[in-house]
Amino acid sequence: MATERTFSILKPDATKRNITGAVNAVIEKAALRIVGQRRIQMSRAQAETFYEIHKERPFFGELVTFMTSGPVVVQVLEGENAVARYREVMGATNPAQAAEGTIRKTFSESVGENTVHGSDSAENAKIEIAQFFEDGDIVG
Ligand code: IDP
Repeated sequence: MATERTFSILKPDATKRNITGAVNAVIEKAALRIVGQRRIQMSRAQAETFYEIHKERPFFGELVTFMTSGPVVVQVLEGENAVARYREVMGATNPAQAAEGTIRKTFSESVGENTVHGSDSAENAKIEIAQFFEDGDIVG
């Protein structure tokens, strides 16, 4: 397994509840290194572009409204098999179905407000990282 990078977002429910440090502790305990991190307010245009793949889904409007409802923390995580490992650490999209010990099982309140985003492939990770980070902002 090679070292790779994935893209993460700590969503507005995490910043609102002041649990970004607690979530980061879970990430670091899973041997993922936070090699890039910025707290930003996402614009509607940024959120719409980021979630473009879901634009025909019934929850798209709700998702964009939620993602722009407060600050988010965008991150680049690095580690062995980082994409799959982070998906495992995040847990299922719906926290009610997430495994014990996962971020979503521990912290999330609903399928919409589910605390974290993580890329679903190495290819998408590269695209998503490039939407929010310059090369110089990532220090491994
Ligand atoms: P993922 O974040 O686990 O990869 P996706 O299916 O890619 O899940 O969905 C993207 C995001 O859209 C979810 O993390 C969640 O915030 C939101 N979402 C997904 N399904 C629903 C739903 O049924 N209602 C409201 N929001 C949803």
